[in-house]
Amino acid sequence: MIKLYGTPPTRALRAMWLLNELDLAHEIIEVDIGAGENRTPEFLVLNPAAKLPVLVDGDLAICESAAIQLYLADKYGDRFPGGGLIPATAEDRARMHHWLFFLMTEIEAPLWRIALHSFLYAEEEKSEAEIALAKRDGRRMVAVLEQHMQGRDFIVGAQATVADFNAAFTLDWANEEGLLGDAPTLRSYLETMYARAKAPVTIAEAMAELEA
Ligand SMILES: N[C@@H](CCC(=O)N[C@@H](CS)C(=O)NCC(=O)O)C(=O)O
Repeated sequence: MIKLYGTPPTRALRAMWLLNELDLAHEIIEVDIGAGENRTPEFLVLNPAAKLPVLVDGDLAICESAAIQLYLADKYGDRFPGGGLIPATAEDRARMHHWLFFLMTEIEAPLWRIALHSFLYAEEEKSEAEIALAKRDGRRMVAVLEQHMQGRDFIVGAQATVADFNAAFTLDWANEEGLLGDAPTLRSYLETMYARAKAPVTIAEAMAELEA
């Protein structure tokens, strides 16, 4: 059975969303970062970067949440009702990759800077100025996606592709950081994506469960 190392609210949610949409049986394995379980010799064999998520399918251990999403769509995409998780033409695949890379490098990168300087770095390493810059950069890139989504239901073409299941998680994160204030189209896209029957929990819901 497929194993997913990582639980909500981590980026494991990106993989979980695809596993749900594809109706794939899987086991979720909790890795306690706080307790250093991502740095054990056993875990470092799976991911030398000591990061979650990791997906194990047979002999394959695959890291990087976007790569996991692409792998699941590539291998099991025919289980998706109507197909098309990976577009049929090279041109549309290029468009999907454009937005996937954009989400991971232009929108997630500032979100990660905010997280590092808000609660992950040691006290003396944290910088309010860095947080302000990352928020500014993030908002600028959110505006680019907001513009792209005018008149569209999905990021590429007329049906959901891997880019949408990456975007929804990434935008949920951006929303948590207050970056969607000037992006009404993205807020309504986010709502539609999380209204899907197979959507995973939101980051806020996962945080609330952890706190309970
Ligand atoms: N680019 C990686 C980032 C993975 C990542 O940073 N995951 C966090 C949890 S969401 C983690 O494992 N952090 C542990 C650490 O950095 O020590 C991906 O998208 O999978």
